[in-house]
Amino acid sequence: MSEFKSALKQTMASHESLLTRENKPATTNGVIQRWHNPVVTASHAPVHWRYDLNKKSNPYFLERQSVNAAFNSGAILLDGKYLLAVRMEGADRKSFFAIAESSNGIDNFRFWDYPVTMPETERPDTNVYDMRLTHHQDGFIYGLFCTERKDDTQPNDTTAAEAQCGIARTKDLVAWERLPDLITYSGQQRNVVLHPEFIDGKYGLYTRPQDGFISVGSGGGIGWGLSDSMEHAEVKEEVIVDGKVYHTIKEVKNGQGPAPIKTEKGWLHLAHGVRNTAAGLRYVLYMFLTELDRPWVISHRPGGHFIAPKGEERIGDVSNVVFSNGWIVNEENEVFIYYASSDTRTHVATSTVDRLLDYVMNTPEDGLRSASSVQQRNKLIAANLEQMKTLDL
Ligand code: M1P
Repeated sequence: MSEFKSALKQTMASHESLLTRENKPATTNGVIQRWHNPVVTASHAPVHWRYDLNKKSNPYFLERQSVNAAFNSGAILLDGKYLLAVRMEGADRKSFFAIAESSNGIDNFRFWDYPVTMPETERPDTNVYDMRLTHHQDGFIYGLFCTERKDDTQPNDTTAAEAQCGIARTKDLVAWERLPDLITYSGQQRNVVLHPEFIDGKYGLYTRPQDGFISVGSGGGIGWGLSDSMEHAEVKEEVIVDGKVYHTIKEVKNGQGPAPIKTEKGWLHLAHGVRNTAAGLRYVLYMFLTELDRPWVISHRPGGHFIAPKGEERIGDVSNVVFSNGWIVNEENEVFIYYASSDTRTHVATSTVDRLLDYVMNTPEDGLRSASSVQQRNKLIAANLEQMKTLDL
């Protein structure tokens, strides 16, 4: 067998065995079940996206266009399939979206043949990433994502960038209609998410006003605003739903994760919070619940992180980061939380709507002082010491 053919066969076989690998439950804390394997990695990218499979033009079987990472995935359940809109990043640092499909949500994710061809506006995007998928009451599936472009007001700074919210809609995740970017009156926007239901006939948007590209500056916090339409989306006024708070997991910045899940008790939200450390920024996930009729008003805010990077999740291109912009609730009220670690790979954690509500409604709020934390813990310990006398273990 020629060298080309044997390399091709080997690459195809190891790719197939990665794609068909069974996932197994890992640790659980009662709230979430972690799973052993990441559900999507750079190595899940199809072989035909990376190699030229023609022996004549690629006699050495070189990987011509490698993929660096597969992370920060939007998610949706469509026609019984668990679909991820994965942020793929090539070796050239450009991100693009690609749909990976699984029938059970925890393993066997396989990319569709082509990545998403996202139409552009008259102001081309330099980079697009972190799509939030919302199946809106109006019938469309919207993909809201960050569009990044060079900041032309600082022509001599090659790192100066501007982040805004790009908007596209689809019915099938194949054909996308690009709409004009969201207009807000904050300097920059990232982590913008469309609420799934109309609010008084208007579209509700979770925003994240920020002053600079990386730093949120004086702005920040998860914002909320209304737009009359999505064809020309404009939020004239933003209110802060959940702000940054000193000495918490969201001291530096935070951002809404996926679109919230509607429950009998209110809207369940997943978000990320960022704090600074001597080793750089640390991103964790946290949750909160908002009122059913006023999804911008928080009714319950469990203190601390919900998911923090663990083990190998701690390491990657941007270490010590977990980030989520996609989750799925199925007909059995099981919840599949897709979170990425360290800007490198995508994992799943599973739970149920009931467990998440229990977590959100019965976890004490951050008391903002060590003394309150001790008080909260003492209360639990005292009750448990009594309880343990009655337990027949
Ligand atoms: O590198 C960590 C994350 O940083 C940004 O998130 P935020 O705007 O909240 O700081 C995004 O670039 C995100 O994609 C990335 O995972």
